Formats: sequence, structure tokens, C-alpha cells
Amino acid sequence: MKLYASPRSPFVRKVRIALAEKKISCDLILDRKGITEVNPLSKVPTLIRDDGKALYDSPVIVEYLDGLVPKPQLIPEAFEARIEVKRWEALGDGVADATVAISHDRVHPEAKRQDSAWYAKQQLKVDLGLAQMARDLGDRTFCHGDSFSLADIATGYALCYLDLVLPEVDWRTPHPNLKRLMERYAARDSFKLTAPPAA
Ligand SMILES: N[C@@H](CCC(=O)N[C@@H](CS)C(=O)NCC(=O)O)C(=O)O
Repeated sequence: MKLYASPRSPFVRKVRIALAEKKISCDLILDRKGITEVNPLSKVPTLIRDDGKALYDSPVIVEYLDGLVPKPQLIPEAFEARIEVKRWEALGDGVADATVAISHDRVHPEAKRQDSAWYAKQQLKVDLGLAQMARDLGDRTFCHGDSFSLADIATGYALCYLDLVLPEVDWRTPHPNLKRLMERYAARDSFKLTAPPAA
């Protein structure tokens, strides 16, 4: 298997954490040349399966990997549990999307696209998204159920990305339970192995 990737993409990291948790080996393609031929949206992550089929985007890729190798199971089979884990995924993806939107113009100030009200709206998505995560987590060890799942991957990669590109956002003080959760994630091999390079 091969994964079109970029070292700092949060969505690529999400897929790489899933690969590492499931101990699936996968070559990274860091050059996007040719990606449009396999993914018309031309986005990373794009997975090239062993049979040559291309998959995108990250929710589809993670679901594929989870079905490909049964253990450890990241997405439960039972309907309600599955939907709940997918909701956590949507929450993490949404926080990451808003974080990408805010940070984009720091990297490319010449491309500044929106007025300050738009940035405030994105920041609110981040703030309310984290507040929802903290409420839903409560004092539990894992985001869903009693084992590490896609819900934890989604929460973890989104928080890591926030630290990476918007380090001034202090989410630890208002949400000590998310801080403890992140300390546990940071100790996992899947998070250590996929840490992005410093800018
Ligand atoms: N919803 C997608 C988001 C993927 C995405 O936005 N990737 C960015 C990099 S972080 C990208 O490839 N952007 C290039 C483009 O939009 O042309 C997923 O979860 O995979």
C-alpha cells in the first residue's frame, strides 16, 4: 500500500496513526506528482490499495484500514457505538478543518482571504468543538467505550495539530481532562512515530 502524504497535514497524520495502531506497513509518497490521476480532488491523504484502487478522504481510508485488519478494532460494529465513534471523528475533523482555515493565512499572508469576522467564526468552531469533546469525555479514560478507538485518534490528531499551528490557543487550562487525555496519547507509539517535523 502507498499513501500520498505531506509531513504536516493533520489528515495524513490521522491516517498514519491508524496505520501504526493496526501495524499496517505503508509507503509514503511525499511528491504529489500524479495524484490527480488517482484522486480528482488532488488532496492528501490518498491511499493506493494493494490492488491499485485509490481511496480518499481520511474517514474512508481509516474505515478501509479497520476492515482490512481486524485487530485492534478502531470502529465498533454495533450500530449505535459505530455512529457515536463516527460522530467523534466528525468533531475532530471539524476542529482540524477550522484550525487549517485559521492557520492557512499565517503561512500564506499574501493570500489572506477573509475578514476578521470569518476568522472569529472559525475560532468559535475550535472553541466549541473542544468544549464538546471535554463534556463528552468527562472523567473517562477513552473518548468512547473502554478501549482506544477512532474517537481517540480523531481527538488526538486534532489537538496535536492545534498545538502545532496555533500554539497560543490555551485549551489545557479550561479542559484539564483533555490535557490528561493528550498526555496518555503522547505516550503511545502511534503518536510518537507520526509526530510532524518542526517547521
Ligand atoms: N476532508 C479531507 C481533507 C483533506 C485535505 O484538506 N487535505 C489538504 C492537506 S491538509 C490538501 O490536500 N489540500 C490540497 C488541496 O485542497 O488542493 C480528509 O479528511 O482527508
